[in-house]
Amino acid sequence: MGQAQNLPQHVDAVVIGAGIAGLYGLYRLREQGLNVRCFEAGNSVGGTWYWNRYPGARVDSASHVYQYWFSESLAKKWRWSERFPAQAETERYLNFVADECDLRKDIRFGTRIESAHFDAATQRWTVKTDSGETVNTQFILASTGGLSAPLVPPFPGHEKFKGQIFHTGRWPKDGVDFSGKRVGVIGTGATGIQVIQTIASQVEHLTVFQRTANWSIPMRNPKLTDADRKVFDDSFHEMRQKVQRTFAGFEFDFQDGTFAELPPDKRHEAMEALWNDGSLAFWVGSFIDVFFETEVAHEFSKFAEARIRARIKDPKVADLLVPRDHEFGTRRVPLETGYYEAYNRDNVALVDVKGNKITEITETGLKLADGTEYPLDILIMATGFDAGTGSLTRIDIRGRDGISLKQQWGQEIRTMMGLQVHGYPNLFTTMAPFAPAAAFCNVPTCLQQQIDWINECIKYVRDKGGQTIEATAEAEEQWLQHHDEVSKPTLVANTDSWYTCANVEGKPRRMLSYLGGVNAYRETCETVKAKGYEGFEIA
Ligand code: NA7
Repeated sequence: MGQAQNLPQHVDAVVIGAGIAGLYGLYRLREQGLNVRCFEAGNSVGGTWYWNRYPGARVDSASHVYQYWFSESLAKKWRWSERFPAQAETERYLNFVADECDLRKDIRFGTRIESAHFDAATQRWTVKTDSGETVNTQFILASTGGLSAPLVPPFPGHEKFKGQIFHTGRWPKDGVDFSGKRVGVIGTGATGIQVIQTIASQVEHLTVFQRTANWSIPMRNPKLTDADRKVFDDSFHEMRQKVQRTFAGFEFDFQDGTFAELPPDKRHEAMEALWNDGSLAFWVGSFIDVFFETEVAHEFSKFAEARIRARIKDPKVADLLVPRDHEFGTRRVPLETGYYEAYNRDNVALVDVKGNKITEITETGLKLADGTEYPLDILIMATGFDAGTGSLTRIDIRGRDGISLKQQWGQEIRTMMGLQVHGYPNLFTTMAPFAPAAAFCNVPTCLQQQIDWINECIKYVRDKGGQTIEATAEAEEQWLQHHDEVSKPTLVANTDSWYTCANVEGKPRRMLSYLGGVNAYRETCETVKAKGYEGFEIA
């Protein structure tokens, strides 16, 4: 596999990350004539789909909207096999795009960016890699991923464990052999659910350590036929437009009207139809008031609860698997396949660690507060990510006057529409806080919209003969106020989850994803552009 060999010391743009956004950013910036270098910590392209190769990893967006839209011929050359493809297929797709567009020659793999410092005298950035190389660049596109800095709870005893510990976000390429093994999984978020339902039949014994139960929707995942693919091919242009104009960047949008105004006999029918679609339509394609009204969310909870209970043999286990502390849709709702049935197996045990916390990893397993020990050979941490900020704060980023992004965000997380941060000229970000993010956006939709905007913005600056562009403090403040106003009345923003930064101790709280909708966000971006990048200062 080819990759960038020579590292010029002076470039126009550095792209950090070769995931969905980084690849597209590299493609676009190169197309407009910039000298670009992309750096990727992994040994190949894929980002999320490179690192998260854990058993069961799969996309929760339909394949015909989880794709690039810049080339119809490219899209038609790729044939998805399923409605919701597994990690391996998605990774293959991103490799296919990298090859078709000859992107690898400008990517340095196996190289992590350690620091990026802005020099006010030259108005340029100095970027350093973990292999000691230095590159000087005018622009940085940090496409480092919204969910790519893994979180491992600081349980004492980690180093004592004689078995193997894996975080799902750093899964070994060669896979893990579970046969004859006693396996423990910590975490029952979107990732934990996919792992558990997949490995339950492969392990000798599985113990699931659950702190919070999550709502989930049964996935309907048919194999795609040539006829399906022809429909997608024929609707390429229509769908490219559509996904940019829905609330969450999917092929579906909210239903007309509110749930509350539906007559009671129509409510069940409406929920049933959405549920049977087997997609996130039951959530971000349902009714807008599910996100605002506890009573409405509660009706959705009751509907889902009945369906969960019907699938679990032991009512005590069902009691644990039905969320008690939050209503449906107030945290990320994953899709599942046979998740609840996994708990009907004799070799699977569910342990509630909400009250009786995990206190220690021992030589032979896990210990809880009441002293109970669970012997394990393999421990899987499906414990999530430092979302939105973690992938940026682990790089030593210093803007004007040496200000550190890590320090700044340690006090308060601020961005201008998730595209820039005041104080960091020419540094652009994708999937950063306060833009639409995971599952409140079908991620490729938002990433491509952001990259297109950034690409045109850079072109504008260069055409004007500008050296730098930087979000003003006032515009950033206005955006934050707007973001807070939009989030405040929602149930999501008032529930603990990674969306609200509650999963990282000490992290300043703020709803990470912009909840005004993908369509509204795109329109605001368009307006900013039409007004000559209003809210940004070009110098
Ligand atoms: P999540 O959704 O953040 O889930 C992490 C899980 O790990 C969650 O169930 C946590 O429980 C659990 N956790 C974390 N720390 C602990 C400790 N100390 N003890 C017990 N349990 C713990 O991460 P995912 O990887 O599943 O998903 C992240 C996103 O990636 C997902 O939404 C997709 O969009 C892709 P908690 O809920 O905090 O009680």
